[in-house]
Amino acid sequence: MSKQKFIAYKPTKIDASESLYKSEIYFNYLDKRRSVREFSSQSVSKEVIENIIKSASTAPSGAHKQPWSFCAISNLKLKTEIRKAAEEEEYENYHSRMSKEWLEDLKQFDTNWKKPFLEIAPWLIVVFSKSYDLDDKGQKLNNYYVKESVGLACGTLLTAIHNAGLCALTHTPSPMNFLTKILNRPKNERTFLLIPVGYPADDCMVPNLQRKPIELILEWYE
Ligand code: IYR
Repeated sequence: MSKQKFIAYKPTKIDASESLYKSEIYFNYLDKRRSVREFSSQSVSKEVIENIIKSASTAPSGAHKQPWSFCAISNLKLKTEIRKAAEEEEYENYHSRMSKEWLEDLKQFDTNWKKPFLEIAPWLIVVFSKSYDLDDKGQKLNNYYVKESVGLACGTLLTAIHNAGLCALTHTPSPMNFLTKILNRPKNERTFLLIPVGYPADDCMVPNLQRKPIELILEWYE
């Protein structure tokens, strides 16, 4: 029998008051998410990481091509190699490639070229975008809205990490092509984000930031 083209979509129905309640609870929960640079070395199971990545891959994508792939790395030798390569790029960034304004903007985060979290965090998730796919015969298959799609998958990944009681940093040591080399990735993949994942260190501190108030980010047209 051939596959049905459409199937019924029947999500669980909730009423307006439950909707309001749930939306508020969820916002308050997500509002606690912070980017973290001080990780504990406490381990996280492979099963949790797999569920998080399966969650990311539920994101919508152009023509449902799911133009992403993920590497989950816990191997210390690899993490050390990645840290070394990232620090080499970041050293150049902080000493010559970043503008004065950029360095000024980063002062509130106290960041520098050193990235110990790349070895301390139990997992590094590397997200790749795929500008095209290859079929069995090596023929190129187009992907669409690749950056938008992979961005959506990363957003979903971050909420799944937070939901699992873990924390992460969306890290972009640039350029990031050293990751395709170290991880021996195929030609159609480009590194999109490097995301250390784990538990925060016991004495973890984060910058004292405020999020923009709703008036600055939302305009109603009723
Ligand atoms: N990639 C560098 C610099 C950096 C850039 C931005 I934009 C940030 O929000 C934070 C850091 C680093 O990771 O240190």
